[in-house]
Amino acid sequence: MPPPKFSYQPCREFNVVVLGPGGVGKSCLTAQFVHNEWIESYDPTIEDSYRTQMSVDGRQVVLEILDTAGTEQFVAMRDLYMKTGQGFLLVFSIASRTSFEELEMLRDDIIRIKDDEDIPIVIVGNKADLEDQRSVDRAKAFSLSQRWNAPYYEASARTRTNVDEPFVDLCRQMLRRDDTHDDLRDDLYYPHQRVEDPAAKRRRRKKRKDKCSIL
Ligand SMILES: Nc1nc2c(ncn2[C@@H]2O[C@H](COP(=O)(O)OP(=O)(O)OP(=O)(O)O)[C@@H](O)[C@H]2O)c(=O)[nH]1
Ligand SMILES: [Mg+2]
Repeated sequence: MPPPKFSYQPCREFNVVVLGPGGVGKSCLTAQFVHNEWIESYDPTIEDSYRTQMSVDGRQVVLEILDTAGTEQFVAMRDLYMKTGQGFLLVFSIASRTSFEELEMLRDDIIRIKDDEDIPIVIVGNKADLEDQRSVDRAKAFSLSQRWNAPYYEASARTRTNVDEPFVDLCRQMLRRDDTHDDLRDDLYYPHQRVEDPAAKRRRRKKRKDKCSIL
């Protein structure tokens, strides 16, 4: 029997941006995801960043997460971080219809600034524990999710429900995209070597791994 094939999986590093209107729970979701902690008080964010490492489908991923400001007076930096983001969590509150409606404009901005229709996005309807105050139907959110071809999760930072899942889903999207782009780049740089020398591809991936610091 031939020996099992060794498949080399380099560590990847991604910039994730958490976006959404003020007070929907972006900071609480991020704090639960990164530190497993619940924040009851509301302290509007200017800009916070977190670095965390996780394993997704057996692959090591380092995430640089930018928790952004939802309130208008702090949105001046938006263009800049949209440019550097590789994946976006778009968060609204299921208890606020206007917060849901504001996502459309945010997505338009992302697509315009990235000049890319297929940029990885996950939609999060937070505060799912406030079911009695729900003002965004699940069906409405799902239809947006289908229209954008972006997954939708209902989450609660308070009860720590569906907090990790949106981040993991986003990682999967970014990894898939990265792999596809890798193959395209390999085809471009090594058109004649692609069949005869798969080691060339591994060497390039190894090179990139060296740049990725494990926390
Ligand atoms: N019931 C409930 N309250 C939540 C939840 N997530 C956040 N909150 C509360 O909502 C308020 C705002 O949460 P933040 O995480 O600070 O909101 P934000 O989106 O970061 O707001 P900005 O930084 O101003 O953009 C806080 O008082 C939180 O305790 C949730 O899942 N359920
Ligand atoms: Mg915040």
